[in-house]
Amino acid sequence: MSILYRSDAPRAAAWATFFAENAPDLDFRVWPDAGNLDEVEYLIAWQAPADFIAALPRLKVLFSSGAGIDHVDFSAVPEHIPIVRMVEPGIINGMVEYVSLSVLALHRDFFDYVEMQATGAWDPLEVPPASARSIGVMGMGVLGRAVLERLETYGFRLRGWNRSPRQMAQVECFAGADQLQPFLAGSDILICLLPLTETTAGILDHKVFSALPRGASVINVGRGPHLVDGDLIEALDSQHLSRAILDVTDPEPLPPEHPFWRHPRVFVTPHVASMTQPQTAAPILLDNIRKHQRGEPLLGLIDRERGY
Ligand code: OXD
Repeated sequence: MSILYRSDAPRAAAWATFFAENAPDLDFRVWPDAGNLDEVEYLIAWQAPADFIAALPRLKVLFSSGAGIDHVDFSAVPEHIPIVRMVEPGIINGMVEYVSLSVLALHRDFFDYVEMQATGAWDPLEVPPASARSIGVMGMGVLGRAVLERLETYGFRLRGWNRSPRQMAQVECFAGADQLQPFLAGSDILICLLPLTETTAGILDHKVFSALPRGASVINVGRGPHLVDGDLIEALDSQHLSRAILDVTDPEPLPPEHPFWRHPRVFVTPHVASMTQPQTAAPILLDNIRKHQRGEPLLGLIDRERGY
């Protein structure tokens, strides 16, 4: 039984060691040493181009090595092959860290103090309690819920918006297009953790920004195409929005001439909010393979119709 790993090369050795030690019955191969492609039954990949999938006649499951699945062309993967996204504690913890850091940096005006330091200005700003700040999370999937749980420990007021209704203790929950406006109207810091689908592409646009309270900030840790770049710049330049923190952009890498790099109120990081960690992801993937062998439901199975 063969598994082919065709993803992040620097971490391939950690995956291979885990499988060698914990699943000697599985033949774990690392691209480009793929051997006979006719033998590959499980594929762990970030990109899965159509011609590559077509070259794997015995493929049984396609595992995305990341949490997102928007980079996979579903039409290139035959219907009978399940597509599974990565749900693992390393990705969740990374996202929780990044979003907490970003929310706290905005809440405690760190970016203002960075600006003040450049001119030697000693100008203490008011320090409002966390309970005076309302944080809105778009997308209440595994990552959105983990982020909300952690933010609760700081005492922020919390709200969540999701395509279908969700309930969460201590979180004011909103669902569907009808409740987007009221959700936004009370969000001082908006966090996008939505999956990228045809419906959510371009969702962070002028309409959304103008529904946020004046002075609100935006954190995009979803995908670059969620954001209409020009609308964000306009909302920042008109002083309606205060700041934006963007870990994802469209395209990636963000070209050096893109205005986000030089905008004084945009902070960009190069898609590093969270990463699949072999130490925590490999055991989960092995467990999923065992589930598949036993005919049990897979963790992270995507719904092709819904798009995630
Ligand atoms: C992912 C990502 O989807 O890194 O895992 O964005």
